[in-house]
Amino acid sequence: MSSIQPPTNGIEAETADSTGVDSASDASEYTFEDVSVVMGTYNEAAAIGTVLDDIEAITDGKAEVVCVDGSSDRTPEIAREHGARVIEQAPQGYGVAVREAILAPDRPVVVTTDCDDTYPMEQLPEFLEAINAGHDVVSGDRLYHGAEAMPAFNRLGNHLFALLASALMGERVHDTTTGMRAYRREVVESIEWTENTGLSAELLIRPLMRGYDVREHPIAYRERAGETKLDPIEGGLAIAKSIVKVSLEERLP
Ligand SMILES: Nc1nc2c(ncn2[C@@H]2O[C@H](COP(=O)(O)OP(=O)(O)O)[C@@H](O)[C@H]2O)c(=O)[nH]1
Ligand SMILES: [Mg+2]
Repeated sequence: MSSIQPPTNGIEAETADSTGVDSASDASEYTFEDVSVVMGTYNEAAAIGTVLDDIEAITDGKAEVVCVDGSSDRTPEIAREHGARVIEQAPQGYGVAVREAILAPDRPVVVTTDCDDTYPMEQLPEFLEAINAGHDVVSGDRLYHGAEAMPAFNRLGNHLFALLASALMGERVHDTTTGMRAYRREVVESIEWTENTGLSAELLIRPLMRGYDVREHPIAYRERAGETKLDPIEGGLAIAKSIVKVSLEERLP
């Protein structure tokens, strides 16, 4: 179990208001004013407006949004028009962008997503509720509901990554490469992150193997708006390598 404690006195999920955890009936719980939603953005003009509108609507404009952007299209302008904080960074891959994005905010809860309209921002309240229930990491599990919108090759790959990681860790996980997770900020700050394409798997494996309270949470997954930035073969090999490397590193004394 983690040494990290809930905000004050360990409020359980059942006490949360099911109509919206940001109603702040109990000041000891995190609300969306304590949440930063962060993402790497690379030529996502087709999706970013919808993604940021969804976050604004679901969180009543209370969550901060941070985009680490390497785009050559209108993505950063659209992000700024929506009130997001934009950090410019030359494109160097998924993990380089997301590492900067998770370390930039100073709010106590950090939520990652992709900027491609695949992830259900309407489930953000469930993620916050799970953090308020005491979990350190809440990981969106796309495969639980079947992930029909995912290309079949990627779906097979993701099942195999989960089996590989589970075998190496000795603990069953179901979706190691999901882009949607919530973290207590202490978790992301207390670990040194080394992976690029494999960062998403690393962000699940290292906390889990260090004894943090990590929970997978089923999520819906939609078809992507715009083009993927990840080559399935090259990216898949990089992810498999990261899973093996990170799991073995965490096993070493
Ligand atoms: N800033 C930045 N963002 C990136 C880079 N590569 C990918 N991204 C973003 O990271 C997220 C995940 O990439 P995506 O193409 O959705 O990967 P997929 O979900 O595996 O298809 C998206 O929001 C991309 O725009 C990069 O080199 N720089
Ligand atoms: Mg994506």
